[in-house]
Amino acid sequence: MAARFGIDDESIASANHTLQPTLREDFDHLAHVLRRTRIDIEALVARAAAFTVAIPSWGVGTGGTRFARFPGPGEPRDIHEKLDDCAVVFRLVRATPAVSVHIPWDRVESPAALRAFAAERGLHFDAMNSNTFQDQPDQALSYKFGSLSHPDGAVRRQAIAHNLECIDIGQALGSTALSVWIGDGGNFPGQVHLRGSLERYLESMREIYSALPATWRLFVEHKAFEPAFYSTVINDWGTSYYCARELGPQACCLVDLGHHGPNVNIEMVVARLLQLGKLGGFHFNDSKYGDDDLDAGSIKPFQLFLIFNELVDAELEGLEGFNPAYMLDQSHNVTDPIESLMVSAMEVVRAYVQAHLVDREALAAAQARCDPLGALALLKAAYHTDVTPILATARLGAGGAIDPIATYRASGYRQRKAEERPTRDRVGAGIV
Ligand code: LRH
Ligand code: MN
Repeated sequence: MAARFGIDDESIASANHTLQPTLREDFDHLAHVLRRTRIDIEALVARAAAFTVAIPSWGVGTGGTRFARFPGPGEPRDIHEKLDDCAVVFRLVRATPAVSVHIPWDRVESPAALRAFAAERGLHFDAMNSNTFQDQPDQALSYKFGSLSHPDGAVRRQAIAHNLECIDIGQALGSTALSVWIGDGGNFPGQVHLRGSLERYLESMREIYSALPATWRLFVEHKAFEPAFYSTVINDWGTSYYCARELGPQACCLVDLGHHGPNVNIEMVVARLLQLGKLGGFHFNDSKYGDDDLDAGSIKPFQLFLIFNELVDAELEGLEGFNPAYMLDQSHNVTDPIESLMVSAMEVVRAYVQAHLVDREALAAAQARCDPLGALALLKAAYHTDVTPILATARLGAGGAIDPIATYRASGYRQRKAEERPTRDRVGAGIV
C-alpha cells in the first residue's frame, strides 16, 4: 500500500518557529490585562489544553444538500482515510482526540483492527451513531414511514436490532455511548398518531436501553423537523427529557444546536437540562435558518458563548452528574472539511475559555440587585476578550500548531491526498 502522506513534526515546528515571538508578545500583554482582574492566564491555558470536542467521521467528507454535493479533491473514500484526516485535525489543533462514527457508513470487517489503526494516530472512538433514517441495499424492511416508532412491529424490531449491532461494534471500538437520532414523523396531519408513535418509540428504546453495557450512556437527540415536515416524534427538548427520564439513569439528552425552531433560546434549554440532570451532550454547529449544519461559531458566536456560560457556571458550581459529551456535527459543503473542523473546534474551545473569564461573583451580585445592564456588561466583557493567545499557547504546549490553518495549507496535505485518492464519484446529493 503506497505511503499515506501525513503532516510531520518538522513542518509544524518550523511554522511555529516564525510565529512564536508574536505569540509571546500577545500572550504577555493579555496576561497583563487579565492580572488586573486577578485572572491567572496559566490556569486558562491549562483549561484550554484539557478541553476536548469529538469530531464526526462524516464531517471529513464534503457534505451536500438535496440539490447537490460538490466533492472536493482528495475526498476520503473509507473510514481509514477519514481517520487519516481526523488525525490531521488532532495533530494541529490538539483538542479533538476522539472520533464519533456512524453505522453503517463506517462499518468494517474488524472493529478491533480499526481501533488499533485509530490508536496509531492518537485517536479513540466517541459515541456511536445509529442510522435508521436511510434504507440500506440489503435491508428487508423500509424506514420510509419510520423506524423505532413505525406502526409495524417488524420494522421496529429491525431498527432495534440495528441499534444493538451499533452497541456491539462500539464495545469492540472502545466507545461508551450510543447516540440515537431518528427522522420518524409525518408530512400530513393525521398521517401519524401523535401519542401512539411516541409510545412505540419508548417501547423500542426500552429494548435498546436494556442492552446497554453498565458504563454506557444513551443519547436521545431531538430535532424540530426534517426529514418530516408536519410532525416529528422526538421534536423538542421536553419530549427528549421525558423519554430520557422514562428510560433510566443511563439515558440523557443530546442538544444539536441546529435542531431548534427559529429564535429558540438554546442556552436556556441547556440550563433546563442541566437543572433536570439530563444534559448528556452536544452536537455543535451553527445555523441561520434550519438544520444548516454550518461551522460552529460562524453565524451566532455569542449564542455559543452563552451556552458555555451556562456549562461553565454548572461546572464551577460542581453540579452533580455534570459530564456533557462535546461533539461537532456539521456538513461542509463549500470548504475544505479539515479546515472547517479545525476552525470549529477552535471556536468551541474559545467559547469555553471566554466563559471562564466571567466574574461570576459580580454577575450574581448584579442579578441580585436586578441590574440588567450590569449583568450583561460582565458577560460582554468576557465575550469581547480575545483569548486567541491562550488558545494558541495551549496548542503549542500540546505539540500542535500556533496557526493550524496556515500550517495545514503550507503542508500541501490536500493536494497530496488528491494524488493519493483519485476522485471516485461524480457530483451527487446528500451528506455522504
Ligand atoms: C440529524 C443529525 C444526527 C446525525 C446526522 C448526521 O440531523 O444531526 O445527529 O445522525 O445529523
Ligand atoms: Mn446531530
